[in-house]
Amino acid sequence: MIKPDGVQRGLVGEIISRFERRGLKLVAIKVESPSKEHLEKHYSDLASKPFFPSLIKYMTSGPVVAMVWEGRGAASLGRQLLGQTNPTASAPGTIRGDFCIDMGSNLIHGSDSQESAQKEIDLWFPNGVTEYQLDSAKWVYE
Ligand code: RTP
Repeated sequence: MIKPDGVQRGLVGEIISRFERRGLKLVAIKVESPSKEHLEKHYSDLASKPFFPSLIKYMTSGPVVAMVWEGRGAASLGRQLLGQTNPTASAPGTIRGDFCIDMGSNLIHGSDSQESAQKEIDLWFPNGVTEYQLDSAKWVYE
């Protein structure tokens, strides 16, 4: 998910491009201004953290772009593309390492496992994703 700062800074195309170029397949995408309740559900595992209220405020400060990317090892690959939670610890070449500085404005969220990805897909795309054949796959995978 591209967070509100990513949308406002005009980085949607740049971020999508990095996922596409890596060989992942886009199977769902939407621009949305999610409610506080929706985001509290999305980040429910962080509800007890001291930064939770500021996280929810940040995440409701503007529209986000929710996406589902498919591919072999997509969750861990996606996290590699993102970099570390703290952008100052993120390597150059990662999205956070190239484009941001603060943890509270770190541009993008990525599911941290296949299981959490499935939960998040159910929350953000209750009608499911689009299944299709990506012809370039035969050039991406052995
Ligand atoms: P995300 O869920 O957004 O992909 O980030 P993440 O897994 O890398 O990090 P997580 O621990 O799940 O935290 C979610 C988001 O909360 C903000 N955060 N602030 N001030 C703090 O100590 C702090 N820690 C986390 C970040 O925006 C982080 O991405």
